[in-house]
Amino acid sequence: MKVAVVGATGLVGTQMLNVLKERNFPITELIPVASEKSVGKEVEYNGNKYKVVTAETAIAMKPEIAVFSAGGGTSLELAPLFAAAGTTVIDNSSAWRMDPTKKLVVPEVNANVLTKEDKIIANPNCSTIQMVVVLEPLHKKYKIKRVVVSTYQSVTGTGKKAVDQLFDERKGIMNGVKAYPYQIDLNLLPHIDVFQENGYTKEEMKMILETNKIMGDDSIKVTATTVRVPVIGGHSESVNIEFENDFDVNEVKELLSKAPGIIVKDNPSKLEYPTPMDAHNRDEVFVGRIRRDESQPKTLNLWIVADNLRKGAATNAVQIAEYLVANKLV
Ligand code: A2P
Ligand code: 11C
Repeated sequence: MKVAVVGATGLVGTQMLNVLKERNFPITELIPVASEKSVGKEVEYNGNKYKVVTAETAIAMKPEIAVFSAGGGTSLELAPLFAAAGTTVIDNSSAWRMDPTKKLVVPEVNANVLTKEDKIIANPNCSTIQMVVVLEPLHKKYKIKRVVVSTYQSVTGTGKKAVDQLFDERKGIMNGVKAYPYQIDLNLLPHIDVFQENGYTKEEMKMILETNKIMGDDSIKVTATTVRVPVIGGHSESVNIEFENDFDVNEVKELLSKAPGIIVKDNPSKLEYPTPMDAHNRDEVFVGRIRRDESQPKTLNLWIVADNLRKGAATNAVQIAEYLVANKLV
């Protein structure tokens, strides 16, 4: 496979290169793409150095697959140009996710919707991905009525500038780069992405709308509060789930531990529960603190953690590419 990585110099692009290598994706030619200012720079893949090229050069090389993580505007402009050249684009931005003509895919949940005709495939938002991986097996067994989620999201979700802000502030540099309107070190911000007219942020609306689309079920009610915390390793979520049917907590643990892509780490007597540091650089979604919500029937509380740059972005995109290859859809 000839594979282009668009946004290869960014945080997610770098993880895409790592994940493609680690999972031995069948690459015959790698084409790293970034903005004009990075042309000629080198990125490393599998111990070799590759020169960054422009999108125009990459399109002319007609890759079979392009994984994109270069921002929504870039995707809107460039993905159709790659698609017109015959490339299947897997796009990590929010640009195409809610377009009814585009598929929004988490392989553990709905890879079966993909066909050969899908030339631009959307990769969901990181906090949505890790949640639906856990919701899907529970929904199949107990039917979910409503989900209430609060997130604790790593600064890496914002990009390199935010990581710089956190470390600058930690060193006492308060007037350095600013990715957020307020200090993030020793603080948290109940604000991710832009505020909408309904008082929710765009990140919160992504968790609501994308969950319904991926799970193919608009009857699942979701409400979300998304919070940025001074953390590096991954995103965490406190999730309250109300079901149609009752459950047994031990059965829930058993079900989740057998579900694809999930590791259950839940042993309060040994103080075992997932933290962002556990999830860092891992491809799986970690679940713990699984317990009954004793305030109302048929309701469960749990805690979900995953590396937002991995399963929340690069790994999910590469898994989509693997599915396309395995099913001869590309
Ligand atoms: P560059 O490094 O040249 O700016 P991040 O999300 O970590 O900020 O990374 C964004 C990625 O998207 C970078 O690799 C960036 O390249 C790339 N990018 C931004 N604009 C374009 C563009 N117009 N064409 C291709 N890549 C782009
Ligand atoms: C964050 N979830 O943590 C965001 C990053 O729609 O792909 C990813 C934004 C997106 O800030």
